Amino acid sequence: ESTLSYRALSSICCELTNCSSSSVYFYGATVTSWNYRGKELLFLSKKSFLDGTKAIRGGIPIVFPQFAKASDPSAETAALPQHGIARISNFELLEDLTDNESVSVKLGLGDSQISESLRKDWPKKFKLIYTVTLKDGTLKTDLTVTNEDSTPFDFQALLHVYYSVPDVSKLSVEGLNNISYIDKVNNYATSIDNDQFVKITQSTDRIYLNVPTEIVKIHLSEDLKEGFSLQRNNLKDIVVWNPWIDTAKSLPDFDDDEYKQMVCVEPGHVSDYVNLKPGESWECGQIIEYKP
Ligand code: TA6
Repeated sequence: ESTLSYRALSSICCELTNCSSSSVYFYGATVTSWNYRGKELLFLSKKSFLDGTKAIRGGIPIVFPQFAKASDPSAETAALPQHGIARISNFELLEDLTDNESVSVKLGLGDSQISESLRKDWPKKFKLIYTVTLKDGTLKTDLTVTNEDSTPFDFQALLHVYYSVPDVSKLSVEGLNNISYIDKVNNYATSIDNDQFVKITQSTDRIYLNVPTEIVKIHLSEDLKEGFSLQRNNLKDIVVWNPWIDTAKSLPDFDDDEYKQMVCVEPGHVSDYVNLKPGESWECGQIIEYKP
């Protein structure tokens, strides 16, 4: 099967993790599956391209060095396509870090591995190292950005997690109350609300700014039992996205009804740019814990 050649890790599955498994593609270093004892926890569209011709629609694409399209035409990353370079470039396997406690892989991407046209759009020397670690009930992903250029550069980074959700109408996100957000579906207006739980009842595309909450919770059911706890390292913003009916229909790689089965809760540094000096590195990451 041709898609297998894009896979760094097809089903890491072992006794250590009580048969939790995960799949990571070389393409975008995209984690496409997190299977917890037979239950898939990440959403992957059945219409997603998996052949390296378009960013994977689901799992955990990496957004770097630009989130969305740059709004400022003078930004260094302004010429790049939506969400940047990482999710549409082939990473390489650097190391298998599996030990007695977890299964883990380290993948890398440098400027010499990206297409010529992307390099023209963002002519910077950089290195990304992405480490995916699976333990029973916990998925951890860590990203390190290094500036290998002779001058500083600006970037944004985000982990675009697509959660699989049994019924989006029962979902709630806890920990985002009283935090300002940019509402992309309302002309980028800045809003704030004090409801303890964010519910998804329509097209939702929000950038929560400088979120201080230590643990953000994604509850999958109204009794608040099943769900995820999200812990972030050095990712100050959180994007919450669900395309709802109309946008779903407009996406060629997303089935019309699939918006009912997913939500994106995406930790990132996207409300401004990180400025990284030559030779320096910047680290970020997330730990997602699943509670059955
Ligand atoms: O992270 C949210 C977002 O930027 C939305 O605005 C929406 O467009 C989504 O990402 C998907 O973007 P994509 O380029 O993958 O279609």
